[in-house]
Amino acid sequence: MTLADLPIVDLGGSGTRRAICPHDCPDSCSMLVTVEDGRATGVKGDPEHPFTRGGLCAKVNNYQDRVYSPDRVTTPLRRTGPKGSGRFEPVTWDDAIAEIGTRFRGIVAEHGPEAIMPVSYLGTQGTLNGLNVGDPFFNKLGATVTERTFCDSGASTAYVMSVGPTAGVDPESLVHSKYIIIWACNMVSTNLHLWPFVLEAQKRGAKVVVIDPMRHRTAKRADWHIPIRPGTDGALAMAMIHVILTEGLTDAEYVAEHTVGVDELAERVADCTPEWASEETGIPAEDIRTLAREYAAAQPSMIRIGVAIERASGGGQTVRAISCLPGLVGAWRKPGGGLLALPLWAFPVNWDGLSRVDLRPEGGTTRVVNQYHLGRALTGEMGLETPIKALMVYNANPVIVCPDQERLLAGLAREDLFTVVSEQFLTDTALYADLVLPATTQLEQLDVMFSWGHFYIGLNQPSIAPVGEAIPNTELFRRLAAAMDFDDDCFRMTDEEMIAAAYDWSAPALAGITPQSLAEKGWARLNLPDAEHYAPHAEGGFPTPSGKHEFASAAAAGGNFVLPLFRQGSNDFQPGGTVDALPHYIPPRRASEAYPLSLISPKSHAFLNSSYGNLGAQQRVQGEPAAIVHPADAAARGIGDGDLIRVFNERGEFVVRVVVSEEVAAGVVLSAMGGWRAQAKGLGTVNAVNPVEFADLGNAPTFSDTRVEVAPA
Ligand SMILES: Nc1nc2c(c(=O)[nH]1)N[C@H]1C(S)=C(S)[C@@H](COP(=O)(O)OP(=O)(O)OC[C@H]3O[C@@H](n4cnc5c(=O)[nH]c(N)nc54)[C@H](O)[C@@H]3O)O[C@H]1N2
Ligand SMILES: Nc1nc2c(c(=O)[nH]1)N[C@H]1C(S)=C(S)[C@@H](COP(=O)(O)OP(=O)(O)OC[C@H]3O[C@@H](n4cnc5c(=O)[nH]c(N)nc54)[C@H](O)[C@@H]3O)O[C@H]1N2
Ligand SMILES: [Mo]
Repeated sequence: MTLADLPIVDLGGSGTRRAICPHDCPDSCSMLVTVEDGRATGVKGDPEHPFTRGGLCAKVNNYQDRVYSPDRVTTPLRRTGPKGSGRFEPVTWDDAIAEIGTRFRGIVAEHGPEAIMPVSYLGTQGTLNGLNVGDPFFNKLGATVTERTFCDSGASTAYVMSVGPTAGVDPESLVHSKYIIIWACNMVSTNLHLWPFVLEAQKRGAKVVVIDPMRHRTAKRADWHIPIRPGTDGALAMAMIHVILTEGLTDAEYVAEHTVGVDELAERVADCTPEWASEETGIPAEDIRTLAREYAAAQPSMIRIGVAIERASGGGQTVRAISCLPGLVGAWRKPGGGLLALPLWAFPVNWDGLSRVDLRPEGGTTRVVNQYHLGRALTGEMGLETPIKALMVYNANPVIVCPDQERLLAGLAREDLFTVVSEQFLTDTALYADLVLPATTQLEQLDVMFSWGHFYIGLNQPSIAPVGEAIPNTELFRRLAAAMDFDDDCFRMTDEEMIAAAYDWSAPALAGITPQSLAEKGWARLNLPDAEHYAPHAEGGFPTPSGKHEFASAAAAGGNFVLPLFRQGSNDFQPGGTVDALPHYIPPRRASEAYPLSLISPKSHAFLNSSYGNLGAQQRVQGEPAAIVHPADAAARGIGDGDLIRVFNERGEFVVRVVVSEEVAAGVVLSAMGGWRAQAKGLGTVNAVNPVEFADLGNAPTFSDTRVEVAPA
């Protein structure tokens, strides 16, 4: 494919352009952009897109205000004050790139390439500009491999152990479900465009159940909200299995033909009675029985798991246990039945080509550092043989999204650390940069967009010229590669050439779809049966070693693993360790006298992770940073609604306004993540208290497994 192959958009003109929302969200909405004389004046959802259905969310419906915000970084900036002070002066791109080249070469010469570490995640999830955009550069350099298990790594490991890398059910098929369990997912806030499909099912008679410690927007709309103690979902799932097996509620034929390990599983759950699970979860035993019976009887039944499920000490085994349920009851038989986790597997992305592990220097001793340990890595607690001397941050805001915030800030303040941040805004992380590089927004760049929440691929063509001197991440890494004299072809590819290489365009899923056809309509449904008829595992056919739904997992028997997707494409350096082939229950951290409360920090309704945390319209919807505390816990501590409170533990503290409400269970504190330090009363945010320990599988975080105390501030 050449440049000429895609229609050229007149970036100075007027009209309606097409874009795809770039954010790390399952919905990947199709947007129509109004452009007047080269300036974007509004965005709206594409009414023809079957998933977007004409609506955008509170985060993105004024996207043009993000694009033209007076706070955008529009030129490269060099630090002029102390780290964190936010004092910068503009410099030219040539100077900035030359400086990075000189500093990187110097560090490589003195300490070796491992002293340089990329820090990145999903500021955009574009196939070109997103997760893997820097991987070829840093693999070629032989830099420290960055492990980014921010999201769903633990759940994905557990899911793959159970059913293999299958796209699973079509989210649109939820309209056919008779019973929908929304398990640790605040869909109305975080996956808004799936909600109409749930509503439609509800209208057709389906029962909607929400399992969540918080009575949130989604729980309020459900037929049944089951409050649960954070981190104890594994006990609930094990007890559901127990009820289904002991009461003979299985689809015996499906189990016999398409699953492995049911006898071992039965033995495993023999003692997992509803009474036992009730002690763990706080859910009445009779409710657990009712849930299991209803779920088994109402076919097709569906479980939609959210990411919070993986975020406790036993989060991986929890997903393993939940994954058994649809196999036991034969939910996979019909459209609308099964387990909805990650439709991403349906997209024939050329991940190896995006990451280029093969570029690593031969004999290189590349090591892995997980970004959740960034604070410990930078301050020396991790005991790295080669210290980290340079950080390159792009698509990420670690100060707000990583745990152990105080230590991370101490690390970033190191005078001998050379930090480069590519950003749209001066985030809490960018404030610590030596150089800030201006990045384009989605309206200014070309990309192909997959989705982890539906089966539509989209082409995002630029609608407007770049604002100021901003450049796309692809161009940034072309310039850096040139500065380092990397001459492999991949570093010279245009964005159009990268699109051609990023997918297997001849794969059956893309039959009839080309970049050119996408340019015309903006998006296309993957070439899969429609939702009415899509039941990929009606006859088994799971992509597991046995081809069956594995209650006893062969992959688990091989030990813990992190999918290459989450670690620069690399399959080496796996965490390993033994993993039980059968699901089992690992309880959350227990309360201590000093820290008796359980803190959870899910997503904010109006922010997208930390993105939009600085923008007025979204701040107004979100309101002041807050923590929700149950009336009993508040009264016991002399805390009144609206007071300022300290939330603290041995790692750190943050100060927020309290909302006293029965929407959380007694013993639970909820404070949404995403607000910036500038709005936080004590400068710390919720990640000041979150732990760096991993969950049991996939090096997932344990944000739902934090013990704290609260007190009037
Ligand atoms: N508005 C908005 N939408 C977003 C995002 C955002 O920041 N804001 N972020 C996007 C991203 S990156 C992701 S990964 C998705 C995530 O979206 P979700 O899957 O919805 O994940 P979370 O918001 O982290 O948590 C969901 C729910 O889990 C509950 N929860 C916490 N701990 C537990 C537990 O131990 N057990 C149970 N049963 N429930 C628990 C929380 O109360 C919360 O209601 O949303 C995406 N969409
Ligand atoms: N306590 C707690 N912490 C969490 C979570 C939680 O539930 N609780 N959730 C975790 C999860 S699920 C996730 S996914 C992570 C998210 O972690 P991140 O992916 O780091 O999310 P953001 O905070 O949105 O930061 C992305 C940054 O990228 C920038 N950006 C956007 N587009 C571009 C671009 O094209 N180029 C460049 N160079 N920059 C760009 C944005 O301005 C933004 O500052 O957070 C994790 N952290
Ligand atoms: Mo995420």
